[in-house]
Amino acid sequence: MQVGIIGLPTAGKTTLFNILTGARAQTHRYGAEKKEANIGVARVPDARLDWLSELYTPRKTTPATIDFVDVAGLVPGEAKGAGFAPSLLSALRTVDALIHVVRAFPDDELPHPAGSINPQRDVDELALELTFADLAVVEKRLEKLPLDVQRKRGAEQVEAQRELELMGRCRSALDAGTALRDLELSEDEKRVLKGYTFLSLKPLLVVLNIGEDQIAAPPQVSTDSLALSAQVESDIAEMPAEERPEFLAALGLEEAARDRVIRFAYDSLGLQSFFTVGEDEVRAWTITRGDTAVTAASKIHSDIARGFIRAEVVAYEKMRELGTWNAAREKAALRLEGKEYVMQDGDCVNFRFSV
Ligand SMILES: Nc1nc2c(ncn2[C@@H]2O[C@H](COP(=O)(O)OP(=O)(O)O)[C@@H](O)[C@H]2O)c(=O)[nH]1
Ligand SMILES: [Mg+2]
Repeated sequence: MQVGIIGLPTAGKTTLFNILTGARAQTHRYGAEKKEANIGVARVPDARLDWLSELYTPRKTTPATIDFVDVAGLVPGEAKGAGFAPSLLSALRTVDALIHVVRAFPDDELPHPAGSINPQRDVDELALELTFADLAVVEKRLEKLPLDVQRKRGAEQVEAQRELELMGRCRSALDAGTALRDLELSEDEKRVLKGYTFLSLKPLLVVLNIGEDQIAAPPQVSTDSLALSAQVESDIAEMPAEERPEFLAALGLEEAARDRVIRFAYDSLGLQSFFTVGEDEVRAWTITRGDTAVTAASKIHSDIARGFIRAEVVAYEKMRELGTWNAAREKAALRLEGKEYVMQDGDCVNFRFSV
């Protein structure tokens, strides 16, 4: 799972990236942003994993992780559709989701690239850039597809015809400034679009980077957003762990930005975790909501999916209630599930398989 962090220079992207991953990538105050991307890994905080780890005291505890990529290169105020440098575009194509960091904090000594602080404007402009980038791809495809429809026969022709219609719908939406993620699409259509790595199809989270004075009443934007002060949170992250809660509480915050952003990303992406437990390792694995037991098994190893016999499942709450795996078995809280079982968030699983 890879999430790209984008936004204008000085928005606080690298500061946020450092908070999320614990890296110390260089932020910048003067001069241009460096062009290379920063790449780092964030552990997904999960109190359930902590509890399971205390129960088993395994040799190793492995949390779920999300990769974050802090991509520089967004050029503000250029001709429409030219806002993305080609290197940025190609970096963005491969990520699963986007976080748009929008600057809301004032700082007279640090000019905003557009000359003023206006979060809604920045939100709208980036959304528009994403649709422009996708429109270019759709139009190129629309030049070729009619020819395919003419030349192909049978099932291939039907397929080309369908794609032509779908691309037409995409063009109308994008022309009107609508992101592709807002289209109603069938599963089949989603599969077709997936191959194009459209940017406006990716889940997009807006993070408003606010100043310390704005924490009590953050500015509002029209999209779903999460407000945080990257600078303040970065200072708190530097403190000894035992002092952090007090400072967070003084700011009226329950948990650090790191945890809030990661949880927000996890939820918006429709992700959830299942656990494998044992004395060797207690581990959280990431799956998508709706994934079946055999898909979950494949995350661990393709052999387990191939030789799948059944899944022994204990819901996390049952583990909590009954205390151990064996107690769960005795109290009939352990379920035997087949390949098509739809995994529930927090399932503790032991896969039976043979290869
Ligand atoms: N006052 C204030 N300054 C910030 C905040 N977040 C970042 N900065 C500063 O803004 C500058 C640019 O930050 P950086 O993370 O490099 O932004 P990027 O260009 O989007 O990667 C740095 O000097 C940061 O210290 C914030 O929440 N408040
Ligand atoms: Mg940066």
